[in-house]
Amino acid sequence: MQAAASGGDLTVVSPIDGARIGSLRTHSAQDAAAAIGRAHDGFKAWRTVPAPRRGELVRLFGDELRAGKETLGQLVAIETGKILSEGQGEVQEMIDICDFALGLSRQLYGLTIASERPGHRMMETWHPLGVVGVISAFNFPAAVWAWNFALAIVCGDSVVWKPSEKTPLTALGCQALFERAARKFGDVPAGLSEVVIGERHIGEVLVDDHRVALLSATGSSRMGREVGPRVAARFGRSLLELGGNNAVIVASSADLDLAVRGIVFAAAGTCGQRCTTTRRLIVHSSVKDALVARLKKAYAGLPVGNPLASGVLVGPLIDGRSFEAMQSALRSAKEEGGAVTGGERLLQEELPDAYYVRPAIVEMPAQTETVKRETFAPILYVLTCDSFEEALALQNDVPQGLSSSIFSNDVRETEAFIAAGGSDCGIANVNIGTSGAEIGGAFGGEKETGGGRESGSDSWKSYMRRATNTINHSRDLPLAQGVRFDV
Ligand code: UN1
Repeated sequence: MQAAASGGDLTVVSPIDGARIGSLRTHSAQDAAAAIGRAHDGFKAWRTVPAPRRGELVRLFGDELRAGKETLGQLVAIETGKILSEGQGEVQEMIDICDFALGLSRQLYGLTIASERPGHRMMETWHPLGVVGVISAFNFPAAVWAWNFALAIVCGDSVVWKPSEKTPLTALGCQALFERAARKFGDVPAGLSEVVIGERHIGEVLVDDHRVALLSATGSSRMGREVGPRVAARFGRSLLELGGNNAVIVASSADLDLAVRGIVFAAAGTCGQRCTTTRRLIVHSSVKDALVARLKKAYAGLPVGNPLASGVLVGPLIDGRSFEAMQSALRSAKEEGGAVTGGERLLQEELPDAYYVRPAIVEMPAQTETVKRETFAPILYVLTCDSFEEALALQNDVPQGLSSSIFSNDVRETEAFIAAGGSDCGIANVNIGTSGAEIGGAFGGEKETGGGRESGSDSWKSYMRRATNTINHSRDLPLAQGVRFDV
């Protein structure tokens, strides 16, 4: 759908300075439906291509990403405002998932199961599922799509991608690299990868179209609360990757040097705009003063500014609305008795159309309503506790369940944290922060985070349908459960 790249009604700005960097024509609902139609046809051809051959396409795509890593990483940084190293890291994450998916293309295993009937065999077969719709957020404009895309392609599916309207250029860049890989591959069916540009109404087309077998959506819990039931109403599958409210517990035995580094990266890095960002610090009273003093010092010295400049560690917020949301959360936290350090706007004179902030640390008297909400900005709420049990109860007492971690050198605490009665999150780490997961593990979380799992481990199963096969190689027809039906 190249028409999207020409001048049009969607203005794209860089959060670095608020300057316009592109203008695209958005697609109509009819365009989106047509894209789904092409993807559906593409799927029917692609599903019969042997999986290892499908892996070859993902291998070629990975090669294009390697060659284009620097340029695409720069585009990610310009469109999202994340620092260059994180922009490159995002492309590396795409390369990693391509490698993973390539290996997987020879490992889409089903089980062989013992049959209770003589002369029978049971097994399961994994088949391609259909069109996968991907709705992605601005903060990881390429990697999260790639997690879905690389797996979907080796699983024999086609993909229709609706990127965030804030980051469509990165999406078009990814699609251009994929098209290069597709040309080298040779006989890729048309419609295997479609990008549709637009706002909410385009996403709704993906949500409601019965030809979209799986809808994978990343965004707020509010969005997921609408999307999940709508997809379920047509018996479609959804994979939801929603809000997080990730906590780090720091125990009295913790290595504070490690904790400070881990927390500053996870809480202030990416300007607090990862779904895995550390939003709550639950610290034991015996180390609270020492740790918070060190964090405040680190925060005061954080280089905030143009994310393309070397040495800068924190870029801007995505836009003015995000800045307002941050300020409003800080006001509410203050009303609830919080003591705020930082959080003010920076560089306003030089860059009036960009929203740079000093990441904030807010010492709270309790886990209030504001603390329980996800605000997509660099605010670290600090809560104090006197025991591991108290810390764990606070950590779990929020609606979201994405990521969590504990800094502790007490093996009983660290094991309890990752045991059945411990953290209720999809990610539970020890002596590292909450963000920056590798692709090899399944990524996602529980409760209002939506329950979906993307990326590594056996997440591929979400992108395929399972058939159970019972095969009779005898001359009799015994029935299961000993049922008699003699005719
Ligand atoms: C997201 O913020 O939506 O674990 C994804 C991380 C990254 C992915 C974040 N690998 O922080």
